Amino acid sequence: MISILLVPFFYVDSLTTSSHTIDEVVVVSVAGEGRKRSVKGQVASIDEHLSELSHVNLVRRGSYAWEPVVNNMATERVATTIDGMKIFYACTDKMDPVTSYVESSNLQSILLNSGLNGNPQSTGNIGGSLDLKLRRTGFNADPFHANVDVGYETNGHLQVYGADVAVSSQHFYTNGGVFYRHADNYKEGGGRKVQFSQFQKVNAFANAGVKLSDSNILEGTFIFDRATDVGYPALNMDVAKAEAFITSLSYKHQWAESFLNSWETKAYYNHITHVMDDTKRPDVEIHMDMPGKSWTSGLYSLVSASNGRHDIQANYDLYYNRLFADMTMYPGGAAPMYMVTWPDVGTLNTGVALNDHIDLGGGHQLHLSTKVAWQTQRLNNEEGYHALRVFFPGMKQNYQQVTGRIAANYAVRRKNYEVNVGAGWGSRAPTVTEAYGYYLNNTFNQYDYIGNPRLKNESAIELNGATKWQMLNGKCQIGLDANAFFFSNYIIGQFETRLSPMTVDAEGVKVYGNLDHATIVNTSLNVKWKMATWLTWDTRLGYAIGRDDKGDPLPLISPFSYTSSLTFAHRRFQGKAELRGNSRQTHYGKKYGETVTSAWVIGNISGQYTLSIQRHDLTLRAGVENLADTRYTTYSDWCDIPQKGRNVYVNLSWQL
Ligand SMILES: [Cu+2]
Repeated sequence: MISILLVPFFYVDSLTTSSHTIDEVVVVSVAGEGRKRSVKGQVASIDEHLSELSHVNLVRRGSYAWEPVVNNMATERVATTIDGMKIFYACTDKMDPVTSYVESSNLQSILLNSGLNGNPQSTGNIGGSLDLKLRRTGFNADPFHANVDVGYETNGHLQVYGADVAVSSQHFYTNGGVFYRHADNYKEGGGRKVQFSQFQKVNAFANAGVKLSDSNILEGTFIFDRATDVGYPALNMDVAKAEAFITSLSYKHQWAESFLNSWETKAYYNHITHVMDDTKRPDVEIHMDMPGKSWTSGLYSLVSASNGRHDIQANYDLYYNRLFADMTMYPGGAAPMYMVTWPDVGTLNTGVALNDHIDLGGGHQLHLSTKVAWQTQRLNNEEGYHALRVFFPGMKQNYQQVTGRIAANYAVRRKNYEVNVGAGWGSRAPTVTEAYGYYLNNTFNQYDYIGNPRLKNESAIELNGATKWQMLNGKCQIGLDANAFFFSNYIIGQFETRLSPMTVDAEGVKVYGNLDHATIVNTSLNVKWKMATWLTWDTRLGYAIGRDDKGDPLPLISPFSYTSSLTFAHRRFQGKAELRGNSRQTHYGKKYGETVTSAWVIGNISGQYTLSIQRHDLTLRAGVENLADTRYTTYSDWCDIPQKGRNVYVNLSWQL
């Protein structure tokens, strides 16, 4: 609460100018009134921050690098950008969603655009888009600011250490820091250790900005992230090293009094190295080496303009990404076997986007967004190309796709209520795994997956609506939210009985294909009641449905979920008691290899107290998660790996 007063890390551009186009924000490094924030403060992982967003669920393959799922759609249908920069993961087993390559200390906030109303830089976002906003001190902030974070959690002996500094003046700013996390195997409810759930991560970052003149700004960013010895209890392999290098340089021109506000052009480059490791696993029949590489360079140029009635953003972007992965198997005694699993696919993608937020007057607003993108892909690895060609005779080495989206949203705001309705259409190109992946084993259903270069683009029509009422003089707020996605050519793995699997113990082979149609519907109800100045009750219920073209349940769709919490605030103390749970997953994707997940409920408590020592704030946070030490797994725990048992955490944050 107190840190609201300390706003050195408030980068004006990121939250104020375009907040009406954003559906949800989770603030990572500054507390904001009415905005969501993790109870663990900055020591919380990115995954814990993401879990605060109501449209987001997380697929867990271990205790590190969870995969964000937006509106019950995973990575393939979600666009994730870092400050507008494209970045692609390098693991064929999805061990490294791009959110795993940043740290809480790098970020100001995480912005979520639900559904097809994506941010200007996102492409292929049917489910939604996440933009990770980097934390920049900005000009004219505190001349000097430093921050130290220390955290400890009993379950898995998680240790977190972080420090960052910032310097700011009228014409120059720079901020940077380092963050370190280390965890041993955690214990599930009941006390049993979950083997191979350890991890270690180091992150360093630096940002700088120079004002060349009153209206011209040059800004640069650098992030280095390295995770080592990461265990994945839900998979057959662990990670020896996952390393990212992310960098950008941007030039921004601002106009003081004109229809045009700003024009920003950013060039960026990032690369990811991913090395898997099965040498620590017992009973490995055939040892494998499976490295992956991803590198992306690109640019975007964004013009913002406004005249009181219109708020316009026009964006051009271009990126080139290369993905390569291979596998060497060492059957005891025999000669090693080599396979290319991602055939060094080069993707050149370019697009234009236009957003307009129109104030129609009298509390009526209209938001329009559209994007068209063209891409060309080339399979640069001959060996990989020829291997895939055996299954798809006549396949080409080059492919072109055109994708696009258009969405409109109308809102009316009155004193005590608000109504939003929207509609959109959008398409996405198949991912590299879906189009060109080669014998990728999926531990979820024990099938080997082969890509399909003949896939059609997937598209969806989205309809959404939301309403919010205020009662009891604004003390009570009720919100109802629903969206529905009607897919055409929905991409999913389909049985292929004519092929036999490569992986030992695999059930069979699946090849990606298009389903004629599929439907996903998400609904939620939110009640927030300020019962007294010191007491707030917050409840959220969510329900979703996913159906394929035969009317059977799609996999990984959330069952009925609920969260209810009481927050107490008294002077510099803030406390929270929370109940979270899911009902039994009755509609599970049996056809797709999913198994039923039982109902569960857990309780959490947390508290926060801020002390001022010689004008420096010291914030102490502590809490207990899973109070009753319940053993449970959620529907999104890969291969039903159990969640953490009781966990006590303490963390200290010191502002200098
Ligand atoms: Cu991997």
